Amino acid sequence: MEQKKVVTIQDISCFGKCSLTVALPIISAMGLSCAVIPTAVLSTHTGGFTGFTFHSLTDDIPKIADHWEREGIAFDGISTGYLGDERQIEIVSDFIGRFGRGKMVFVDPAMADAGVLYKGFDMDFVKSMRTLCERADVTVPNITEAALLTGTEYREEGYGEDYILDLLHKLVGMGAGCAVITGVSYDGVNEGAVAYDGVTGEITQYFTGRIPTRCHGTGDVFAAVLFGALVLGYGMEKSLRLAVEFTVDSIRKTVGDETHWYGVKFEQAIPGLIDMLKE
Ligand code: PXL
Repeated sequence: MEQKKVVTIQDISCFGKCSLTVALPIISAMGLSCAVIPTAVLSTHTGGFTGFTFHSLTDDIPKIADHWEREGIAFDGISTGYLGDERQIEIVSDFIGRFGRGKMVFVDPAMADAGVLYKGFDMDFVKSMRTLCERADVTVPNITEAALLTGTEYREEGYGEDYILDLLHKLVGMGAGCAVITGVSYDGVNEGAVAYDGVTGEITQYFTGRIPTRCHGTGDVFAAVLFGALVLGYGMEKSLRLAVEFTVDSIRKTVGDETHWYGVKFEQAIPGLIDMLKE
C-alpha cells in the first residue's frame, strides 16, 4: 500500500528538542513518510538560552517548492510550526497555496506560552500568523496563542468551559476548519485538549492527570502526533487521545531530571505511542 506522505515546515533548533528535531522522528515513527522544509537554522531554541545563532532559510523555500513542482512531488498533508517572521509566514502561505489544495493543512501558531510572546515576536507577527491560521484545516494554539489570535483576554487559571468554547468559536470564525486548544485545565487536576469542528459543530476533548510543570517543546510534540494521526485517518477522538497521552508520557519521563530542562524525553515515549497506534 502506498505510504502517506507529509511535509512539515518549521525551524531546526540544532540543540534543544523542538520543532523539526521533534516532528521528524515522531511522524516517522508513526509510519508516515516525512519530508521537511527547514525555515531557519538556530544553534538552540529561544527559550532559556541566550546568544543563539539564527540563519534564515526563507529564500530557499520558493526554490524548494519550484523543484518539487517540477518533480511532481505531492503530499497528503502539510504542517507548519515555529516561523521566524512575517515574510516567512507569507512565503509558507504561498507554499500552502501551491501544494495544499485538497490536502490536510495543519497550522501550529507556535509563538507564545504562559501569557507571553516568544523572544522577537510582536503583535504584527500575531496578525500575520492569524492569516495562516485562517487557511488551516486544523490549527492547534495553546491558550496564550488562542487569546492573542482572537484578541481575547488571556486567563492562566480559574476559567471554565465557556472561556475555552468562546476561544474555539472565534478561531473557527476566523476561517480555520477545526480548532484545537491545548494545555486546558479547568480544575488544576486534569489537563488536556479541546477540539471544535467548525463544519460538524462537534466538540471533542481528552483530559488526563495533570503534571504540574512546564516543559519546553511540548506543543511541538503534541502537534506532531495529532497531525500524524489525523493524516493516518484516525478520527479526532483517538487522535487527541494519542497526542495528549504521548505528550504527558514524555513529560512524565522528564520531570525530576534537572539536567533535562531544555526539552522533554519524547524518545523514550515512542514505544508506547506505537503500542497505542495498534490498539
Ligand atoms: O517550541 C516552539 C519553538 C520552536 N522553535 C524555536 C523556538 C520555540 C519556542 O521557544 O524558540 C526556535
